[in-house]
Amino acid sequence: NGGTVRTRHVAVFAFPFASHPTHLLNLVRRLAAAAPTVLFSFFSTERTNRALFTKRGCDNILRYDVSDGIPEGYVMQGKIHEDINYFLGVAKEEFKSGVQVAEKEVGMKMSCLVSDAFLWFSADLAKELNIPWVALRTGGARSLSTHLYTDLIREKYSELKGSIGPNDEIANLIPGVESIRLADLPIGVIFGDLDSPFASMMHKMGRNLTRATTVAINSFQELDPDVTKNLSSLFNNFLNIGPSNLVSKHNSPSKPDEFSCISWLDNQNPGSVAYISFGTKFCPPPNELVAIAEALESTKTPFLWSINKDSQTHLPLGFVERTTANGSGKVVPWAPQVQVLDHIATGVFVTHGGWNSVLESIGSGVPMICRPLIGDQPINSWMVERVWGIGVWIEGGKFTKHETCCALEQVLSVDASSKGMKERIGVLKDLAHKAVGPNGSSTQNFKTLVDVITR
Ligand code: U2F
Repeated sequence: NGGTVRTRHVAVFAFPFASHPTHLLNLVRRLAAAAPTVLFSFFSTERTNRALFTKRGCDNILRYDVSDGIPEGYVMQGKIHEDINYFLGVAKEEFKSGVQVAEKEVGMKMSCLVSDAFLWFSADLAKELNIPWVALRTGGARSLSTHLYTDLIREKYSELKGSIGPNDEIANLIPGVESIRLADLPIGVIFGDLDSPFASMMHKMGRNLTRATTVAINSFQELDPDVTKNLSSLFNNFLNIGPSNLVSKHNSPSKPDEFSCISWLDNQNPGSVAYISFGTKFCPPPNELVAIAEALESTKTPFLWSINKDSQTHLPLGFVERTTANGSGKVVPWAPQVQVLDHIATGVFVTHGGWNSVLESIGSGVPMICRPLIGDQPINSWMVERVWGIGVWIEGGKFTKHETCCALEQVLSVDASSKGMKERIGVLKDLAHKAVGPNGSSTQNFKTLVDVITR
């Protein structure tokens, strides 16, 4: 280790699904660079660790694999959250015994526990170990509020039931949030199976986060000031430390531009291209993929579409071949999203409204067309359209050829509505860059976080 004396040993627990572990490891890399005397033991499943720890090692981050809880030989049934449910069945015990192994191997007790905020039981483990718990929220602040106030929302909902519909806007349902629609609440708050392992995890997260020494969030406080203010009054120490994509120096080396997306973009006109991606875990149903494809061809919108190989089979016959041959589009299984959004040719981001995607779009000043699929995505999409005015939620909530054509034309045109969106996202972009600048709020908050883990 180059002779560096290690004075602290920090345990890090990842929630090993979607982009969660990547973003937690990015944060740990940043912390590891800022606090070289701290040794981090990073716990995640073998599968995610294998993908995360590929290229660049880091002196003071050790990798530890924990079980994913899936029984030997079990074949996944394709049910929602099946993998998550298995993991949650073993997570607490796996992390707990992992900590003992790491402490023994390193010869140093843990001095702090950093975890994904979802892993609420970290509050108990930190208490047992008598060390601080730092929780990282990878999603936004507003959706987080719905989990903190789940009990209150359920109470008010039972009073209001019958007098309101899911699409009515309800003012002041929860503190810091001026208005919300019940239909936009994440599944498990009032709708869906409230006792499912996932819903129960989110509920318990909301109940336990006030026990954390610090809650760090991948956002910047200027983005949602009222919610930040309210959460700051609830948590011991609430730190907006993002957007993480703008402090990318320590981010895991993104996969190289294997499919030459950037050179393809280099040959397109400024602001003309629709970049399409629905994140790392979910995808709209096949008929909607067809609708997007038809709309792209009919509006002659140049496009770059990141979509995994399995889902590509649902695209209309000949679509990929045709658009590749005439140069109007490019379909790839993975794109270097941050660079794509930063490219001058990119004019609109068609997204599921995953929090990282929204922040990355803001960081590059690219307006969005949102089609939320699950979880926090409806609330994020609501923010994009209704609060920040930096994009649209696809009319009717699902992609049809007609609505997709309208949305593409609306955002990519040069009329006043599109100009307004671009101006507003430009303002947020500047605020985001300022927040991570030398004296910015997120930079200051990150320093506080470093103090917490080195204390
Ligand atoms: C879950 O979100 P996802 O991982 O599905 O989506 P995002 O939060 O938008 O993150 C996707 C990340 O993957 C990257 C992209 C983002 O950082 O830059 N990426 C890429 O580089 N290239 C590609 O071709 C495709 C993606 C969850 F589903 C959401 O609801 C939550 O908001 C989110 C955060 O907790 O986690």
